Amino acid sequence: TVTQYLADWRPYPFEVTQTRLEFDLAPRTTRVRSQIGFRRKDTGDLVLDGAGLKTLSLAIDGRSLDLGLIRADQEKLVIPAADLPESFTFEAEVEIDPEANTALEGLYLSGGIFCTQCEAEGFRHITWYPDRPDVMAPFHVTIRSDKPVLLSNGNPMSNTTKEAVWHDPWPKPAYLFALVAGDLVAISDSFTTMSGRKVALNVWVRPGDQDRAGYAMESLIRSMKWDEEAYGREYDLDVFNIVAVDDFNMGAMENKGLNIFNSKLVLASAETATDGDYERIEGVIGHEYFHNWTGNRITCRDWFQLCLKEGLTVFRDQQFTSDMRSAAVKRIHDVQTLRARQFREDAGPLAHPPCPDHYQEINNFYTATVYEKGAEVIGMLKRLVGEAGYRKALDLYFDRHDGQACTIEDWITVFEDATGRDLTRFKRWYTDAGTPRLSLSEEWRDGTLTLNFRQETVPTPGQPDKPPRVIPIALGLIGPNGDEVLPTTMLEMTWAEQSFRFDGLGARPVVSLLRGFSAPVTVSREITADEQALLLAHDTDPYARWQAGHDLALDALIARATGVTDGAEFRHAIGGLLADAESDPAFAALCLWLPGEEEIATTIATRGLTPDPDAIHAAREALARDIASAHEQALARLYDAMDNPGPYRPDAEGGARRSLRLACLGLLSRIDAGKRAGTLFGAASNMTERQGALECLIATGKDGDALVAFAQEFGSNRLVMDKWFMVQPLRTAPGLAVARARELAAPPDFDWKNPNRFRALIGGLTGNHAAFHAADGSGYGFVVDWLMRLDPVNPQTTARMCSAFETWTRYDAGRQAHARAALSRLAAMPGLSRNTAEMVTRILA
Ligand code: B3K
Ligand code: ZN
Repeated sequence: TVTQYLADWRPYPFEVTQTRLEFDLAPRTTRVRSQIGFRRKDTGDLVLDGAGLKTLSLAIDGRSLDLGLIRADQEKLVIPAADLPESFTFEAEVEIDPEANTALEGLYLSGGIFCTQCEAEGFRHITWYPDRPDVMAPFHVTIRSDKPVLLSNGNPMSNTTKEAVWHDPWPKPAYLFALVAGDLVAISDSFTTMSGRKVALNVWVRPGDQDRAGYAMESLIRSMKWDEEAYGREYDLDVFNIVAVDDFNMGAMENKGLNIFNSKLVLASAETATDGDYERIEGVIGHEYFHNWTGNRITCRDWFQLCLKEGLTVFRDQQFTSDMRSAAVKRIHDVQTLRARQFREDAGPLAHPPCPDHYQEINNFYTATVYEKGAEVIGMLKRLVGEAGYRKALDLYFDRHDGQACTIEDWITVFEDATGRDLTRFKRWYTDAGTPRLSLSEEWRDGTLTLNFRQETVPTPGQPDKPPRVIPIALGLIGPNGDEVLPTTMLEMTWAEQSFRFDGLGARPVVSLLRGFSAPVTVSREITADEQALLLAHDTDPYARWQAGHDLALDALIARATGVTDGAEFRHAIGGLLADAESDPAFAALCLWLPGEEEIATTIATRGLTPDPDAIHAAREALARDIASAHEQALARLYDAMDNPGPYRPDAEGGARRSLRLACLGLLSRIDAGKRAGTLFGAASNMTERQGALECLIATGKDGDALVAFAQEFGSNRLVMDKWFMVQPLRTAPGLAVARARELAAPPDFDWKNPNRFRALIGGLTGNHAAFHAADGSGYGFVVDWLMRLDPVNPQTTARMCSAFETWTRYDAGRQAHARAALSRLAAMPGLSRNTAEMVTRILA
C-alpha cells in the first residue's frame, strides 16, 4: 500500500481544455470513447489514471499509442513528455462492465438503472483521465442506450430516442461527473432565480414512487431560495436533476446539475417515513444543492482539503435546517451527533485532523471529523469574526475563488483579508487532531468571580504535542434566584491557562458555560447537582439549559453504573420539567431522552475508568424505570396530550409533539409491559409513531405480532423493511440481540449486497452497545464475519463499518482479547481491500 502525503502535492503540468465522452451503454460491455484536449502548462510527462479498464485503443492527435504505456499495477498511463506537442487531443476507447461493479464506484447498475459515483476517485474506473480535483474542464457527453431516460451534467443539447447529448459549460473536476440511464419518471417543477432565470427541476424515481418524491422537491425549492437569501448564491444551469437509486455507498452526491441520491434520502410519505427521515431529506437535499457553490464552483485543490467543501457545506446545511425548523433543537441535535461520532473518533485510534496530511485510501476520510468538526471550526470562525465579518469573508471567498480549486490556506486568508484578523493560531483547529479538554475552576470573593481556565489536548496518533488552541468561550451568569446577571459574553482563550474576572456581582452566580456549544471541547468543572438544576430551570441559552439537564442525567447514570449513589436530583428535576413540558415539547423531549449507553461509556472512559457495558445498560434501564414510576401520572397525561389529531405534517411543531409523546412512551413502556406501545402501534397512521411504538415493543420483548404485521404491510417496500431489519438488533435486549441478528441474516431476505440493508442489520447491532460489546465476544465475531463477507464485494462500505471497533481498547481485558482476535481475523483475510486494510491496521495500531 502506498501512503499519499500532502507534502508531495505538485500542480498538474497540463490544462484540460475540453472533455468529450461518448457512452454506448450495455450491462456487461459498455464502451467509453473519450477525446480530451490538453495544453501544456509546465514540464513533465502526461500521467493519467485508470483502474480496471479494458483498453481498446489510445491515440494522441489521431496517432495510435502503444498499449504498453499502461502501468496496470499502478493504475497509471504514462506518456513521455518527448512524445507530446504543446496542445493535443488524447483519445481512448475502453470497455467496462457495470454489472460486475458491486463496489458501486464508477459506472454501475442499481436495479437496472445505470448510474455513477465518481467522488473521490471513481472516474478512473470509467476511462483514462487526470482523476484529481484540481484538473477542471467543461464536459460534452453523448449517451447511447435503450433506456428511456438519459442524463448527464449541465444542460441538455439534444435528446432523440436512444441518444442524448449533454453539455456542461462550467469547468469541473472528474469527481463531479455523473451519468444516469434508466426507466425513470420525474416529478417536475421550476424555480425562478433572483436574477429571473427559470430553472427546470426534476426529481427522478422509479415508476410508482412519484407520490413519495414531493417532499424532496419542496426541499430543493426551499434550498435554492435560502442560498439566494442567506449567501446571495444563485443557480447557474437551465436544469437541476435529482435521481434516486437504491444501491448507494453513502447518502447522496453533488454531481454538477445531476445530484444522485440514496433513495432513502428522497422517498418519503407519512406512512413510510419518520420525522427524522423527513428532516434528513430536507437537510441532505440542501447539503447537495449548496455544494453547487461550495464544492463545485469552488472545489478542492487536492483531497487533503476535503473539509474545505465538506465542513463549509455541512455548516451551511445546519444553518438552513435551523432556519427551516427550530434553531435550538437543531443545535442540540448537532452537538449530540458531534459528541457521539466525532468526539469518539477523536479519542481513539482513528483520530485525525479535519485537514489530514496523509492517507492511504481517501474514501476512509469522509469522516465525522472532516464533516462535522469541519463545520464546528467554521462556526468558531464565525463567532470570532462576528456575523458581519463572516458575511464579508464569504462574499470575498466567492468573488476571489470562483472557478478555482482551493486550499484551507486560501479559506483562512480570505477571513484574514476581509476582517484584518491574524488567524495563524486558529489554523491549528485544521491541522491538529484531538478534542481539547477545557477545565474551569472558580474563585469567589467580595463580589468578584474569577474564572480560571485550562486547556489540554491529549496526544493522538502521530501527534504527540498539542499546543494550545484559540477557543471561543461563550458564557453567561445566572444569579441564585434564576435571573441572568450577565448576558452572553464571548471570551477568547488563546493560552494554555487563562483567567477572566467579573466584578461587582451581588451574590455568587452560576456560570452558564459554553453557550450554544461555542467550541468543540469537553468540559470539566466543579458544579453541584443543585447548580445544574438551577441552570436547567433558568438558563436563557437553550443549549446550555439542555446540557445542564443532560449532565445531571449522565452523572446519575454513571453513579449507578459504577455503583455509587442513585440520581435523585435528576429524578426531581424531571418533575419540574414535566410540569412545564407543554410550553416547549421539543425541549422537554430532548431532556427526557436519557443519554445513550455509548455516551455513558465514553464519559466513563474519559474519567479514566473502564466502562462495563452490562452495568451501563442495567443502570440506564433502572433509572428509566425509576423515572417512570416516580412520574407515571404526569408522563401518562403528557402522552395523551401529545396526541396529534388531523393529517400528518412533517414540520417542526408536529415533530416536537411526536418526539415528546414517544419520549413519554419509552419511559412508560418500562412499567406498563408495552401496553400503550401495543395500542399505538395498531392505531398510528404515521411511521414516526409506528416505528417508535415498535421499538418499545421490541425492547420489552412483546414484539411478535407487531413484527409480523409490519412485515406483512411493508414487505414490498425496501426502505421500510430496512427499518424492520434495523430496529430488531438495535432494540432487542442485549442478551438476545446477537442471536436475533443471526436469524435475520439468514437467507433469503437479507439482501446484504445492498448497502442500506447491510448497514441496517449490521449497523443496528453495532448500535446496541451492550450487545455489540457482549462479554463473550459474540457481537464482535458476528460483525467481523459479515465484514469479511462484504469486503470483496464492496470495500467502501466495509471499511466505513470498521469504525464500530474504534473504541475497543477502552473495555476490559476479556473484551479486548475478543475484539483483537476478531480484528486480527479480518486483517489476515487474503485479498483484503486497501480500504479495509487501512482501517483495521489503524484500529489495531
Ligand atoms: N461528497 C459526497 C461524498 C462522497 C463520498 C465518497 N466516498 C457527498 C457529500 O458530502 O455531499
Ligand atoms: Zn458534502
